Amino acid sequence: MGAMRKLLIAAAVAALAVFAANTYTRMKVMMLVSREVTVKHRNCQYLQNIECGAEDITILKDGLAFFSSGLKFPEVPSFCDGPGKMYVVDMLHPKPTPVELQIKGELDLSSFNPHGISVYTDEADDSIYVFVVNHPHSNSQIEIFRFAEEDTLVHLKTISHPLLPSVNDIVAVGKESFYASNDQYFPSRTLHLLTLLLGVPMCEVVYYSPGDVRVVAGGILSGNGINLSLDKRYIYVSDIADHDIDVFERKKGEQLVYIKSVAVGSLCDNIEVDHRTGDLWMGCHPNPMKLFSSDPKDPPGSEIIRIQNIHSQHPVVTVEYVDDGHVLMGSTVAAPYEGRLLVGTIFHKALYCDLR
Ligand SMILES: [Ca+2]
Ligand SMILES: [Ca+2]
Repeated sequence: MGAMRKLLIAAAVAALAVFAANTYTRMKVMMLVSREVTVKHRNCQYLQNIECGAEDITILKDGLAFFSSGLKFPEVPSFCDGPGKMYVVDMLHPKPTPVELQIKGELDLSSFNPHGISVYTDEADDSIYVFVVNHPHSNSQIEIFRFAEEDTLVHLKTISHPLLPSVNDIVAVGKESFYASNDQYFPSRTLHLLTLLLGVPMCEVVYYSPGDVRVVAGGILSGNGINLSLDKRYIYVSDIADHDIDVFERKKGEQLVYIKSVAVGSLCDNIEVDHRTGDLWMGCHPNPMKLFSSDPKDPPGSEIIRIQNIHSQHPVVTVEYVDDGHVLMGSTVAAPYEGRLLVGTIFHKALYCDLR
């Protein structure tokens, strides 16, 4: 072998080693593998009836809380075999107990796999519309329901679209319109992992209404929770892999303009907004690698983070709750209501906390 050829091979091997080492370091940073979790508990107890997770929770101003439960997510274990369910609970009740919602209409319940949710109240007649991201047979679609009586969801329609390839969460802005955040740009899991490894932010936020579907924001590594500010002027998106919350301003014609990102130091999942203060509350994953193994001896932890004054020059980011996974595994959402808090998880239980 010529000296030149040997040199070229050696250079290629060295370049590959540097690339592998960089990728490994990037992955370790992204997954917070060296982070130690210090437990910080609050006055919380388990909610009854929730044993298969509550990936997303949202609470209306009048105290009615909706849950999605039983998500099957790629590579993450599930403790329940059956299809997913929806629940409702009244936060005004002294001992809130979630009740399963009956689903009526044309939806295939045997493959129901509910993920992110959002609720829209039509002020014209006070009707309540429940939007649910659904992944039947690993697909990505949005179901719109009307909440009827005390415990029934009437299925109205299913929405799927090429710009909605891997929706994680949505925020409804009308009876049939919403913003959606995709957690993958490519439908392929392998290609998605490659974008994470290379640090290429390709995920998009999409606006949907009948007859008008378009990308309104991009440059996101992996989009997760999405929600609206109290005045409805701003959209918040959690870029879970980038450890921050992106703030966008809604402009005429439902265009989004990027304003800023607020670092949270954790992998934050869904976002809920306190209906009195406008504070953002997030369920986050402090050590997400443990989600994939879910070893009962070394379980994935839970973390709740709050952001106050997000639109000021100095947003205040505080850690409100931390568990090492022995109480609560894999928190995804923290929904505040009048000094109390509901906390949901991907596949574990849910908590009711009194912060007063
Ligand atoms: Ca949501
Ligand atoms: Ca989520």
